Amino acid sequence: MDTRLLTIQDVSCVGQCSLTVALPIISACGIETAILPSSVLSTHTAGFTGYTFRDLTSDMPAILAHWKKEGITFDAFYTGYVSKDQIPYILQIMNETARPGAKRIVDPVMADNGRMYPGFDADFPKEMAKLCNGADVIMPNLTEAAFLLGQEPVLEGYDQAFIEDMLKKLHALGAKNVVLTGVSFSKDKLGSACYDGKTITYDFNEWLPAAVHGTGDVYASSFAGAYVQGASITEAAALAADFVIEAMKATLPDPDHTYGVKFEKALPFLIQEIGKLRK
Ligand code: PXL
Repeated sequence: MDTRLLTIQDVSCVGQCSLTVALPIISACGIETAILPSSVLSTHTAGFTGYTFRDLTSDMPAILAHWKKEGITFDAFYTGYVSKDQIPYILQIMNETARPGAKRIVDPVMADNGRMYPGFDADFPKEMAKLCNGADVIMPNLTEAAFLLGQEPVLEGYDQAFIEDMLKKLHALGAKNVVLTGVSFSKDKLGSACYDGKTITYDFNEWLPAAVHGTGDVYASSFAGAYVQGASITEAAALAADFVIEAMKATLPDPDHTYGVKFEKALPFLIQEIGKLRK
């Protein structure tokens, strides 16, 4: 049986984030990708106003019941932008449709740049922590990490000891591996810190001069694809960062394109890098 991954996150019809990014990227990694849309929005919520929002929580029980009746199962789960009420259903879906050894990858999407996204209340991180407990990998950015730990976000001026304390506390939420993104100790380098309960590793790259939305989903999707294809946590983190940089470089010449990254231009690079993993 081929590897099948289920990703659970919203459909933002326009805006190059969540499912419109995850589905092509994980498919390009050679993995059969099933989707469970958590909601449908006309656009994402960052930089657009007046977007529509349809919550799909009430479809989840019947979808799970049908999958169980059909004997549909998964080797991996990757969750992104979901609502509080969906978390118990998502846990149930993961418990009841997992193949032996199925991996859980949780991107605790809820916040960035020191603030919660519109529509997420102060109780949300406590619920998201339940999804992090038992995950194989969690991938918060610095803001999400702070909220998961009940801390005020600190986005600059921190040191290595601060990051490493955060990694240990995030690991204690019950995740096997933590990939903390958006870490920087100098003005020209941006990267991630990984912790598997024993070893902390860092991956830094050039900091590109642009604020473009949706890099987190491109990163998480390519990480999930590489990890499920057998990359280690640190290999998957490095590959995902390299792919985001390629996609950013394709985006930067067009300064009007700030709602998302042109990841489609960088798919040949991703396919090539995934091919190297298989050798
Ligand atoms: O990229 C994360 C994300 C996903 N989905 C929706 C969003 C955001 C971030 O703003 O608004 C709808």
